[in-house]
Amino acid sequence: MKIEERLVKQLNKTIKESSDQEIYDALLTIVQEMAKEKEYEEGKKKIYYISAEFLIGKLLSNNMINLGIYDEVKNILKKEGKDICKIEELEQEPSLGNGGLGRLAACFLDSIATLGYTGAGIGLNYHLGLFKQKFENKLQKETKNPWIEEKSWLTKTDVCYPVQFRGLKLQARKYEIAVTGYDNRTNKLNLFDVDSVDENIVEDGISFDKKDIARNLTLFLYPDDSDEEGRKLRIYQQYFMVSAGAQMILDECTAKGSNLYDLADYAVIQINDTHPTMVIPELIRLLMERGLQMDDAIEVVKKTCAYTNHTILAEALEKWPMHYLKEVVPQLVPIIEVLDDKVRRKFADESVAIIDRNDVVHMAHIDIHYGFSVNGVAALHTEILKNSELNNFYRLYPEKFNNKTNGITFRRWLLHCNPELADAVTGWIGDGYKKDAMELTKLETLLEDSQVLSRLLEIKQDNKLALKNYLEETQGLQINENSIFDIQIKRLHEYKRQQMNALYVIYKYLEIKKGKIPKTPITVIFGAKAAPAYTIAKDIIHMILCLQEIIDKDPDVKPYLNVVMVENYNVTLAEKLIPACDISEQISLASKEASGTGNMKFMLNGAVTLGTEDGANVEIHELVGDDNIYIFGASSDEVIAHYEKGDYVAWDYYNNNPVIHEIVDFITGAKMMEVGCEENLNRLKQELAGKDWFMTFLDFEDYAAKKEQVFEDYTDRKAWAKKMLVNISKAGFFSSDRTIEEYNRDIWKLC
Ligand code: 26Q
Repeated sequence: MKIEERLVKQLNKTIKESSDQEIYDALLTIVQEMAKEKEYEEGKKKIYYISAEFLIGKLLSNNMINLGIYDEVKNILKKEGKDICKIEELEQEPSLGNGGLGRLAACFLDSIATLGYTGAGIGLNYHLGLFKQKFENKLQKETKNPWIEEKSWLTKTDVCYPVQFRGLKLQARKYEIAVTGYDNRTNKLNLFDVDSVDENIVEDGISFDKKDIARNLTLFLYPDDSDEEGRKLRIYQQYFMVSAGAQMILDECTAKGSNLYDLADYAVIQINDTHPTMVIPELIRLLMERGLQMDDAIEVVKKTCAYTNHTILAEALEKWPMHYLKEVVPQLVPIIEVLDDKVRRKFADESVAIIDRNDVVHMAHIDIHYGFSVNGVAALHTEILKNSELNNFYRLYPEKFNNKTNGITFRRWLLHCNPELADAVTGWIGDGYKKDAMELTKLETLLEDSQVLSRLLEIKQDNKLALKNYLEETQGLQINENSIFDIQIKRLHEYKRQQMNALYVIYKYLEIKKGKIPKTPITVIFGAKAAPAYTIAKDIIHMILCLQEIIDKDPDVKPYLNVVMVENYNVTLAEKLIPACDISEQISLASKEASGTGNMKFMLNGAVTLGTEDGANVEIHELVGDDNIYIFGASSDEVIAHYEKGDYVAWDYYNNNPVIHEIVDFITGAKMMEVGCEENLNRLKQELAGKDWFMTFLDFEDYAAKKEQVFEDYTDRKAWAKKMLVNISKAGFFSSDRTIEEYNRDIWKLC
């Protein structure tokens, strides 16, 4: 049946007579049916990507693109006076992730299906997701973010697994979301949930009874871990996910004929950071329950599990006090003790033990000893893991370590979010790049084609105007589409240094006040959520919102400089912001950002990177060359040396550098105090002048100088357009299809 007939049949009336909501509901049903027709399993071995986060974004358009019906549906609707964009807006974004790690998992599921691999995601169905961010009095407030609607992409199944905690047994029910591949098969994202969860126990904001596990288990993603109850709830969530997931894997493999000794021929489990690490002892426990001797079970698990590390920040590496585990999952404790004992018998080095002398369990150590692969997420990151952070392990198991530079799905991050650019590219080089992203290099032949270059600028301008209108309609923000869009969007963390960007805004503000007017007006856009208990991060948001107000009210400055912080930054907003960006801010302190993936999305959409030699920026730099990226700041080696020697003294910069002194003082000056909160601003200034753990002052001057250069270069529109085109043409390497092919080649080995 043709799509149009199918749609009318589903609606049971004409398209014209139907409301946008009715059309959305009908399309959802049709897409789900079409996706189901492409569900099949092939080959013996299956990849299970287990992750506490899957930041999948809205699904309607993405699925229609992958199923090849997007343009047709768009045109049918248009003919009847309906706008696909308005219909898309009705969908709630599932907020099942914090940031990069969760979004990566979503891109990987897309690529696994697109490449035709048999694979599945395993995660949790958080009813209220990650909190929704609101600004009140220029401060972040958290509220719940219910995303599951009457009609949703989530399908309830009758598949349940028992999960035993100390003194509490729950049933894990499997829900499924179809994962469509681009012109290929459909896989599944399995999200486990508990029937007894109760959204009514949430009080104001996001607070709830953290002890009522049966009712709170799958309410929120990573509830506050600033107190002990929050941390224990996290263990409950993690164990619930891995136990249900492991039971599902064993059942599926047994059904396909595995005798469990040969499990590794049927399954490979990719552990997304340490959040799912308990899958290792849990699988051992389940295999023993199903008749294997412990040593055999351990050997089987070792051949089945692989670990990805996403961070070198010590505070983010999970370590659980043994007494928490005893309280929540006592059945894993003897297994973890045996795993530790085997390590200790083999290696004298205390630093590689699983249980340390304070009776704390190091989750990453379990993964490294009892998994067969350890990978970092960008070349520099993997080198740092091998040479410093995990060097003691690298010396024991050099063969386990490998790099898999992250990637992004071009379906969402080009075809869906920037159709105008995608169409233009198709016109220039054909549509082969949609399946083989490396074909984008063909664009290099067009670098001297002035029609192509002006079209590129025109598309950017259209996207800037679209963003301006969107922000005005949805958030009441006003920006000038004829300014440079300088964008930093990512979680708020001190190491990512949003504060350095804000200090630059102060610097520029003061310059303009002194009469130094920029050639082109500048709009600095931020989007970031801060963890609810991360005080300094929230203070940085406060500072930015204060600057936004001060500048907005200052007629001397407003025509030349604007700052806006968008509320509730999420995937949907990213899809609007990225195509409109001129300058991509990737300014983390070198060595701290494992990879970054926003940097790749911006590049693909024709933004030019202003960044440090950190994470995947290093690889972007290598690909585009010095002329098409702005690199500044200390190298990772220099930074690591500063930490080792402890010789970075923020106070000295504050005292000896008059520029830094002036802008840091501005934070607590009269203008800021007029609009802001004294406690927050004082605390932030103290933190910077007295500590500045992520060395913003070290890089500030270099950053400010590079930024001036960027603004200067921007005025030569043709030269700028060439930089844009080079960036797009080199972005093919960062397709998650390439990343997944590498995972498969080196780790998963599916046929
Ligand atoms: C840990 C302990 C307790 C509570 C929470 C956590 C926790 C939660 C989330 C620790 C880490 C995360 C998320 C990390 C993350 O998103 N890392 C990012 O992963 C991306 C994909 O590989 C990289 O591109 C980014 O560089 C990295 O920061």
